[in-house]
Amino acid sequence: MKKYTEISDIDNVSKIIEEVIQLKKDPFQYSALGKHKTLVMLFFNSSLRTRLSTEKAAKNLGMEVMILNVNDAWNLEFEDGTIMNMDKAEHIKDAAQVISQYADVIAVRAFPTLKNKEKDESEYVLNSFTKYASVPVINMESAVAHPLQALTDAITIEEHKAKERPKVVLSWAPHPKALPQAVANSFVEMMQKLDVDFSMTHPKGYELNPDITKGVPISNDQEAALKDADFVYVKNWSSYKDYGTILSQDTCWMTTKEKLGDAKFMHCLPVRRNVVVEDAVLDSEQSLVIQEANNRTYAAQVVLKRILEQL
Ligand code: SN0
Repeated sequence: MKKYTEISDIDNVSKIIEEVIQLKKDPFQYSALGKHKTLVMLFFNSSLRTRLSTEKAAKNLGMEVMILNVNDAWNLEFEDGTIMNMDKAEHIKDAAQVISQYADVIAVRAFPTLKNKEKDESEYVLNSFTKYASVPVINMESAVAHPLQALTDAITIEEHKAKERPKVVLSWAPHPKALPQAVANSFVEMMQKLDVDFSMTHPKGYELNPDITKGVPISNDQEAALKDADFVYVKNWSSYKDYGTILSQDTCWMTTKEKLGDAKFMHCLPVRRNVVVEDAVLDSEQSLVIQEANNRTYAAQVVLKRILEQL
């Protein structure tokens, strides 16, 4: 693997899931692979799981890890040819080349502005790193995608499915803040690559990018959509059409134990308890959120392993 910025960097999803399951049996079996190799993780935004699980994954492979919260560094300029006489102290062109000398792999987290759709969709932060860095780049959630989370979710479904072709439903949830579409986008893309009966449900106006959801059954009736589901994946996102806005806070979209039925509950975390989903679900055996978070380590580890093998 030369990079992992999008799901299409995985050539065969079932093969990589198999590799993860093998890796999980003994996470230290490749602990010599990353010797004298350094992962630099750059955070433009908050992180708990991504930061800790990716560091753990790198260390399981014997790598060194350096972390920079970019907001503590110089304010970066991303536009080409600008006269830098304002607040931006360093150009991404220089920063990415410099970091590449310290790193064998660079991982980046950069959320969208949720204000400028065109700019967000250009993935200017992530793409500037792939353009100017001379080492492989990993996406730790960008403006439009969260491929490490989607790989984690595929692994979790594979581990917990009780039938060959489970029914998986992505269900929108209310939230007090406008959140990115990235997690939902990547989940949809990943589900289209798995042998699952996949559909989604959200209120009107919350349609994701139609290029991503092409062919996916979509219902505005949550109760009907969740019927007989095996896995319910819950996530809030802000409107794509009315870009970055909150159109509804309708509490009736919160996941309750009653709505969940016998399905397993999934969420990428962090989750707003009793807004997105009620305590009774999160604190029950049906919730997979903790196991899902554990799989973040192995998703990151298989990606790092494949990248290290190609260095
Ligand atoms: C991020 C998101 O993309 O939805 C990260 C998820 C892995 N979530 C949030 O920013 C939640 C923030 C909040 O205030 O609840």
